[in-house]
Amino acid sequence: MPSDYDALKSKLEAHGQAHLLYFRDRLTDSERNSLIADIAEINVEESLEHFQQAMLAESQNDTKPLDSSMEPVPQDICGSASESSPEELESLENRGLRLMAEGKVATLLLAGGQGTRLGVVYPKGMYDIGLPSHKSLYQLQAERILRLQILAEELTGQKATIPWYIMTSEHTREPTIQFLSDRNYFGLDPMQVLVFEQGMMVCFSPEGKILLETPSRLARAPDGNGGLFRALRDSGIIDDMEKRGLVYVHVYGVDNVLVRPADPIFVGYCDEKGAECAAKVVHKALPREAVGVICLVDGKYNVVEYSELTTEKAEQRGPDGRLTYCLGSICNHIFSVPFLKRISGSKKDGLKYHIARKSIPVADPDTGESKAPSKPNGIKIEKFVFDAFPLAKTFACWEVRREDEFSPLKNRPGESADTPKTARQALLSFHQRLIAAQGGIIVDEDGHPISPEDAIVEISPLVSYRGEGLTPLVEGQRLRSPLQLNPTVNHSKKLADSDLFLPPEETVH
Ligand code: UD2
Repeated sequence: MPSDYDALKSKLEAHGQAHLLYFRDRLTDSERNSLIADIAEINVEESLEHFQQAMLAESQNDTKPLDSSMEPVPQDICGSASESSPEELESLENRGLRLMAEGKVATLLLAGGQGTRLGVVYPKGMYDIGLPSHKSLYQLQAERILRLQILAEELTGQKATIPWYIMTSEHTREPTIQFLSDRNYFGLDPMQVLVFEQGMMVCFSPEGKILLETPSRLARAPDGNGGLFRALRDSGIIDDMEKRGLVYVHVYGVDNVLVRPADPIFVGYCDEKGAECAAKVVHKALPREAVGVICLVDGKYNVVEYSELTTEKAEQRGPDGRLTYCLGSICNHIFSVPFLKRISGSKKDGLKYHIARKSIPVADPDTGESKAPSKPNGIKIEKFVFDAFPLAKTFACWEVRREDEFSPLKNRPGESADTPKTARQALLSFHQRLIAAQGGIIVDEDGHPISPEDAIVEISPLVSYRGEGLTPLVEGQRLRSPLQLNPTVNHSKKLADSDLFLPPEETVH
């Protein structure tokens, strides 16, 4: 018996983890070596410490809920798109676009999640929600970045490059790289697309035993989107950001079909406020909506995640009947590069782990076969990206209209909310409203105006980012649904129906 093995066994026994060697006698030599290597890769003591701290924090929250330390944020740190005049929005937008032309703005996609609720085995960004164009979420985002670069150049005369950092995990890295490179990065310069990988964390039983996914491999999951800070350091991305002279990084979740990567209005607002951190928010639709709420906790800016918000706080209302905690965080944040540098600079970023009870595939003790039970059997511990907010010296909030900017794809087709269908409808409806606002009339095959709900209108992000530039194209025009507005048309003249009509490849319901 190798002494390495004996040392490992006693170490595991000392930490109550000897079960990790349960299948040992049934393994081939190479499987045994790979198990030993897998265990050697983790710091057992530290992992258990994180688990225990996360469990303790959860039980303390049960006895002394966060409630007693929560307060709404002061009004003066909150700006609002709907309460700003068109001139104010334009001025913020120009400020953001100028920063882009100066090479000071990047956008960073959080794409390390496993997308279990959607039930696909590939990264969520590759999902086709059934738009007439069949563009994936990744493509929509890449084209929005391309469009912004054009807008920044049009405003300043300077060529703009907006780096697109993509944080992936063990599961999403390879397919994401393959997907983007097979499609030529959707027109972006490959040098501006930087894919990096976040860390993984072992999974536990409720009793704190590390789980085995197979007889020779530990069960692991990505360490949460708050793993960003460690990944920035470990991958050297933070150095790349500094080298490029970036000042702001817009960080966002992969699944919001209406997301505006590097939104210049939001960047401009953050810059105007001199904020190190900023959060884009929407008014919560329902008290129990699955979004975090922006608030103060013990006097510091914070987000209380939906899974940790008590019903009492979720439903609390002020004298005007509005939810007291109404600012829903939509996983859409800006961080200044000095702030990212500060948080990712030290080995311990100071972010706590949170508990998520999940169904985790584990090795069956009799057969060794890996099976995921239908109910949660284990615990993943993860960091949340917004847990960095309390560490910011300055913070700002920018509120936007939900119907214009937030429709996440979370669940499988057929579920009641946040499905491919709701995401598709949200995008088509947003585009229909943009056309209507610029005086375009959507008509059916016989030329009769049709109701907004029946209109199928998709505007390529390469034509317009948020409605700009549409007036000369659509004002006073009768435009036939289904309509795809693509950049191949001549923008210098008004469009005829025939320019705009492109039949969808399949019926969109
Ligand atoms: C997230 C927010 C929630 C709300 C909601 C809106 C967090 C912790 N929660 O909840 O407050 O804004 O979105 O839709 O941000 N991800 C990684 N690595 C991981 C885990 C997740 O990159 O280890 C990414 C994931 O790919 C996605 C984003 O982080 O782009 C949010 O993850 P999620 O969809 O699991 O979060 P959700 O819906 O619980």
